[in-house]
Order: sequence, then C-alpha cells, then structure tokens
Amino acid sequence: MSTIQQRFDAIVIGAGFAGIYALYKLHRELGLSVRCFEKGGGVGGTWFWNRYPGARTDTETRVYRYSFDKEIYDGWDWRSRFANQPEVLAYLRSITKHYELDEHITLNTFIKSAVYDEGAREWIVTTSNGDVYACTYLVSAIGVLSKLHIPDIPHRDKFRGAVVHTGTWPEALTLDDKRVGVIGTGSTGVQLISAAAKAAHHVTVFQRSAQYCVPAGDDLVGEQEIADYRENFDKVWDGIRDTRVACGFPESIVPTFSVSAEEREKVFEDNWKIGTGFRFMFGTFGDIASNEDANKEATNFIEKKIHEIVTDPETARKLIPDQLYAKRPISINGYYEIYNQANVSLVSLKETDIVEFTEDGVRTADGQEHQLDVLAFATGFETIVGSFKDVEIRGLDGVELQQHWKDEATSYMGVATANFPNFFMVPGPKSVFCNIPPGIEAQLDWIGELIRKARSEAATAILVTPDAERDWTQLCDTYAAYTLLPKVKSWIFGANVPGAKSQTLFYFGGLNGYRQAWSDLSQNSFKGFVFD
Ligand code: N01
Repeated sequence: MSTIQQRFDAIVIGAGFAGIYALYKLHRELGLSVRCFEKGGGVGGTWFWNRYPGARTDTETRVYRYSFDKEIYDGWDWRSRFANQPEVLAYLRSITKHYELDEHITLNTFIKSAVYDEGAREWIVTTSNGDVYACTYLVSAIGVLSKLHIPDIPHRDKFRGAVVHTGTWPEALTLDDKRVGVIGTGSTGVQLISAAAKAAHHVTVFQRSAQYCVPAGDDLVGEQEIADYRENFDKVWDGIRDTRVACGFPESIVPTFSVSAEEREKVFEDNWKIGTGFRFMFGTFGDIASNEDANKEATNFIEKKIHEIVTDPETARKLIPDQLYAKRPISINGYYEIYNQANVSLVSLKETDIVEFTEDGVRTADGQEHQLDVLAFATGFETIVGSFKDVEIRGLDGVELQQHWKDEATSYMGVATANFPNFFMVPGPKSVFCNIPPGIEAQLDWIGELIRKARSEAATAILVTPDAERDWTQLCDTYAAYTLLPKVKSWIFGANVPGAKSQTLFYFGGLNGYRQAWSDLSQNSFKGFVFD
C-alpha cells in the first residue's frame, strides 16, 4: 500500500453546495481538521460545470442559498429573482472566501477510491494523482445530478460540428448565429432552448417527452422586498423549514375539488401569473401531486395556455404532454412563445427519432437531415447512484458500495448506510426531496450532531443497523406511493437512463417531515445508529 501522506479528521469529496457546507460545519463549527477534494478547477459543483447559455436557478434566489450565513445575506447585493449561473457561482465563492474555506480545498483532484481500514478504523482515500490520505470521517458531497447521461447516437465521429452536454459546457462555446440542435426538454433543455432562441440563427428542438412548463415570474426583486426578507430573515427561514418542498412560498392544503370550478380557474391563473413550477404544483392545491383527477385539472389549465400561446396548432399539439404532471416541475418564462419564432422548429422524437449523425447534422427516421453547427445534449444525469459509479468505495469486509446497492440504493435517513462506518452521503439515496440548500443544511446539521455525540462518548465508529436501513427504505417507498411521481419515468426515480430500474431515490415526507424525523431520533439516542 502507498504511504499515507496526511491524516485528517474528515475528508469531504466535492466542493459544491453540500461540500462547502460540510467543510464549514465540520471545520468551522466542530473544529475538525478537514480537507475537501474537488475534481473541478473551482468550487461550485453543479454551478461550476453547468455553464450552458441560460443556466440559472428556477427556485428563488433568496431561498436557493444557505440559511446559516445571515451575515453574507445582509451584505449581498442581488436583484435577480432567479440567480443565473455566474451569480450562483459568485455566491458560493463568496462563502468560501468569507469563511476562509479555500485553503482547505484542493482543486483539480478526483477521488478515485476510499477503502475502510477496519483495524485502524479509518478511511484510506486515494486521489487520481495517486496521493493517499487517511481520515476518520468520509463525507461524500459528489452531487445528485453529476454523472452525465449521453444517449448513444450512431456515427458521432462523422459530425463536423460541436457536440456538447449541458453538464460540461465549454466556456468558449457561444451559440451566436449558429444552427443549434438541442436534445432534451427538461429543466435544463428549456433554459438552453430559450437562450438559444435569442442568439442562434436557428434552433431545432428534439423533444422526446413534452413537459408542462409554467412561467417563472418577475425577473427582478424590488428593493423593498429585499429589505423585508432581510428584516425577517430568521422568521422566513423558520417558515421555509416547516414546509414540504422548502421553496419559500405557502404550500396549499386545500383539496382541488373543495372549491368551485371558477375559483379553481382563478387560483391557477393567479399562480400562473406569480410564477414558478413548484408553486404551481404545491401552492395552488394540496393534491395536485397526489390525486390524478386534481392533477388533470392542473394539466387542463396548462394545455389551454399552450393552445392560447402557440399559433401553429400542429406545434401546440406536439408540445402538450401525454402524461401526468408528475416530473420535477419546470419554471421558465416565455417558453411556449418561442415556438412562434421563425428561427425555432420542433421535432417530436416520439414521431420520428434521431437515427444517426451525418457530417452536417443529424438524420431522423423520416429521412430528414437537420443541419447543425452545434448539437447539445440536455439529456440529464444518472441520479445519485450514478454519481458514485466512478468512485470505488469499500466498507466492512471490502464490500463495494455499488454491490451493497445491487438490489436497491438504500440508506438510513438519506445520509448513511450499513457496513460503511463513518461514511456520510450528502445527499445519499432516500434523502429528502426539496429545495437543495435547506435539504443539505438539515442533513449536515444532523451529521454534525452524530459526530459530536461519537466524540463525546469516545466512540471511533458510527454505524447504521441493517434494520434501520430497511425500515427507512420501506418508509420512503410508502411516501413515494402516496404521490403520482412514480407513475412517470423521470430522473427522480432513476428511470431516465436506459436499462436502469425505477426505484425510490428520495424521501417524499417533505423537509418538515424529514427534520421532524431527525429530531425524533435525537430524542431517542439516535436509534438506528450505533456508536462504537
Ligand atoms: O434533465 P432531465 P435536466 N433521446 O432528466 C430527454 C435540475 N436542474 O438536466 O422526458 C431523446 O429532467 C428527456 O426526455 P424524456 C432540476 O432538478 C435545475 O433537464 O426522458 N431525449 C428529457 O426531456 C432538473 O429536474 C435547474 O422522454 C432524451 C431530457 O432529455 C434536473 O436538474 C436547472 C434522451 C432530460 O431531462 C434535471 O434536469 C436545470 C434520448 N435518448 C436543471 N434521453 C435549476 O434551475 C433523455 N432525453 C435549479
């Protein structure tokens, strides 16, 4: 075995939202020695890599951030209601700078493997450069959506243009005056398509499944609104933590059919005007994501909007989804309007799929060649489990994590898994489905408590019992079954990748339920965790 270069109390893999907060929590708050390794050339994770034109958050800026940093929030000069990629990246950089975390982050370094040494009770971590480190606690913060999904289209080598995936967009690539093809119409695709429609000579949208798109709302936040948020910071965040999706709006508990048809229409119309997909799904009525008839009321409303906005009836027909409104909701301003532009065309892949690349573009099954300078895959990611595929993680008895998950990706509380002592995933499978930053904060706050407890008891290993892991898995399946979300194929269930089986990858009890579950555990000596 290679020589261990240095020992740390904790190693964090990844310097995105989760990794940065892990470093803050474990180093600044718990006083541990921590090193964070990041494969990118800068901090930011998702926001470092996803530099495609149009990339922005579709959750409001004021809640797409940490809540622990009131100080930065007070001095933060922001106006965009939905921060764009450079703004989110600048925010994360300001955090690492302000809290002097940069010196603990090693960039351009990929962690190849982490193997648990049972005798020494430490993790042996090897980087892609062959450097070896040891640590007591290993925190994986490698992202929910970081492993690219790129469909295999024949004869890619023939194409003379540029082929890119939105998740590794080259900074120098612009779309100005180019003929651009975009495959994929999820949250990423619609943002890229909207940006391309403004700049490109022509945009060809290759759509497999149409999705329901709801306007995002006003682009700018007024000064008074910001002043109000600042004044009520703690109250606002307490409120957010007490909701399901934690996106910063009041969630409805009103059943769709408890009001008249006129009232329903008004609620949908009002929320369409205010904007955001999450608000439309969870702020209009309490059962849109759980009752098929209620769901149909929402989709009827959106379909009516599509017909009103899109002038060509054939294009409007193709844009109407043929499934439930049960994927992650999309927010985008002016999306349907762009299909009225002369420089945008829509190809429905369900009617004519792409069969191959040609020298000048791609050919569809109907024999048509679509001429392109750039073909962009906005085809998504292999959710959570995919992120772990490139890192060899071995726990007790040398068992590899992918092997542990061969039947199902399991965890306890979304952060730990049996037979992998002192190993925490932020997030892991079966972690809370909500706005990412407050979800991450909840997980790391409790991981911090677990470590505090272990240290106070002089325990050197924190383990999870198989029973606890099994029960949590069952609970997550039960919650998922209450919703309509498993009824459509999407990344939320890992079903977006060919050959992958659909499985529950999240806890759907809401951030409020998740935090309560942790709080109950802490009252109960963290039942299910073993401190040895
Ligand atoms: O990925 P997706 P995404 N041929 O999996 C299509 C977050 N995000 O990157 O629906 C043709 O949703 C696929 O078609 P179908 C956010 O959580 C956040 O867009 O499977 N098409 C679909 O249209 C989001 O939900 C922000 O039939 C193929 C698309 O590609 C998550 O990232 C911004 C195909 C993939 O959609 C993922 O979004 C952007 C094939 N072989 C993203 N394979 C924020 O604002 C796949 N597709 C915070």
